[in-house]
Amino acid sequence: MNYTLHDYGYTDFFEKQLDKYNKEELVPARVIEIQKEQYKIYKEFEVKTARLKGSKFYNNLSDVVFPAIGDFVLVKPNPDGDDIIHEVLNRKSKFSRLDTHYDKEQLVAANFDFVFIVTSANKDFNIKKIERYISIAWQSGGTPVIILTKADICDDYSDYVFEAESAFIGVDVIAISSMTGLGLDTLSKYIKESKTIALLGASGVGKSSLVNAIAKKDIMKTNAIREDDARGRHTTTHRQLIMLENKTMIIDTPGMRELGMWTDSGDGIDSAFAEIEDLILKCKFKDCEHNKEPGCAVKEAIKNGTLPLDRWNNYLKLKKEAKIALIKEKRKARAMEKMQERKEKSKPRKKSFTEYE
Ligand SMILES: Nc1nc2c(ncn2[C@@H]2O[C@H](COP(=O)(O)OP(=O)(O)O)[C@@H](O)[C@H]2O)c(=O)[nH]1
Ligand SMILES: [Mg+2]
Ligand SMILES: [Zn+2]
Repeated sequence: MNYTLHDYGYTDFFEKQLDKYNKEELVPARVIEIQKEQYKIYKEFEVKTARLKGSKFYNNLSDVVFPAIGDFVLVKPNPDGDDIIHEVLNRKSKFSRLDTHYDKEQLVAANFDFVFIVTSANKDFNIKKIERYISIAWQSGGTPVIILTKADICDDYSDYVFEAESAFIGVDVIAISSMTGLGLDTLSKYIKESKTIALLGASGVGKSSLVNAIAKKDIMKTNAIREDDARGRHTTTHRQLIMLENKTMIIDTPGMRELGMWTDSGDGIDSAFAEIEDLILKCKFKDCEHNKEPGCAVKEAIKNGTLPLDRWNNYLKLKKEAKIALIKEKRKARAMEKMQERKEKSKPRKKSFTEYE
């Protein structure tokens, strides 16, 4: 294990947060696997088991958000057993869902750079579904990329590419085949050292096959049988971050499938980018456009490194996306109204409701 923590995606954004903690006692690490309450972390230069500090995490269950795969944590080393996780560093991106038991936010994955929205280029292709994933991805703080799989068994995958490109301007759409290797060279611009990719997509679309194709090795089990089929082959529900030999990391946790359940209204943006919203409030001018205005807190934060430029750009894209979605929504509502009006006019009078059933 000769990877540095920077290889694992640790950057100034995280390092700067250490100032407020006791650096003598605590060391940074990344959560790479979780099994129930047992954590596996990567510390420079070892993999260690760890567990949560009880007084911090278990005293007030309704408020505490447990660390997730990909989180950077501060641990107190323990040479005789599990290290103890004391703190979780602020995340640059995250996926959450609703923990229905405690009715609170539950984290699924954190600190990824790219979100691969994986869907197959066949009859399962569904713009609405992709739209939902795109919205989740923008809210997460990661950059979405649409991956259309199984291009080898599709008559003309370029139709699907075109459709997705037109629907989601500004999002890269890449058709691939994990079987023939088609498209993998185009995809390689996202397979970068120290970057983390989160995979989103239904079971069976070819996520594990894609990981194997990228890794050029069979590191993940692939399955023709639905994973939720009780009689199907048993596929272990890995909750882990995989480090590839080229130092790209991949998160493919089962929990991502249920992601659509969490917020998707406009205010999801603000909660996902709360620190940016806070910054904007600190700009000298109320109508600051964060360009060349003096006293701009955003520019300042980018300059001194507390706000990663990527994150700011994602925020801007997301705002734009949300605005477009809002306009579309309004347009749709208006069209519906018109249709309704037309229906009302053409409706014969005095027909009872049941006749329409
Ligand atoms: N022809 C073809 N089949 C694929 C491709 N990718 C995955 N498959 C098949 O689709 C099925 C599901 O793949 P898997 O990677 O397990 O999907 P996952 O559930 O999303 O991880 C398996 O039978 C794979 O062999 C591809 O690019 N081309
Ligand atoms: Mg799989
Ligand atoms: Zn500003």
